Amino acid sequence: MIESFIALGSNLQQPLQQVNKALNQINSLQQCTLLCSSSWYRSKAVGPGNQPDYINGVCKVSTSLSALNLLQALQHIEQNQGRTRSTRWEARTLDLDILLFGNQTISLKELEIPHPRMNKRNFVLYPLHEIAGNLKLPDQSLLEDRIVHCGQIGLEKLS
Ligand code: ROI
Repeated sequence: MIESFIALGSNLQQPLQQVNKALNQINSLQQCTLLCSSSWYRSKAVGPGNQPDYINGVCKVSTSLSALNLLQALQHIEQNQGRTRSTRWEARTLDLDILLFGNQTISLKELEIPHPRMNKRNFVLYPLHEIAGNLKLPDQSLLEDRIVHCGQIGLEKLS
């Protein structure tokens, strides 16, 4: 079994309901057990253009799936919740990204682990830190050190 962290995000069609539903779907995947999840955070959209705020959070699972099969299962959940993929920065009903997969480093065209942009995104690092404060990344850096470089601007933890 491998422990993996997954980021969840939504900014369309009742985002809080979308991410809660996605968490339930992840929990009911075969070969995948939901271990814990962070609070939800409201975050200002990062990227070009004007978009509604996002709801973001992170969960931790234990899985016997391969990273690619986990990715496939997550894409299936995204599609079930009406995710379309046309342009890169567009608003979305659901985004599920594998952040970490055990201690593995993966560089495939369809999957890069650790997630290549996680270190720049407070809406990923803060919820991740909430559930895995002592986490060491595959390059041996500490999440705690990463988080100090990334302010809390635009991020609000929901109760
Ligand atoms: N901005 C925020 N705040 N949260 C996201 O999950 C998110 N996802 C994206 C882009 C468009 C980069 N911006 C985001 O894919």
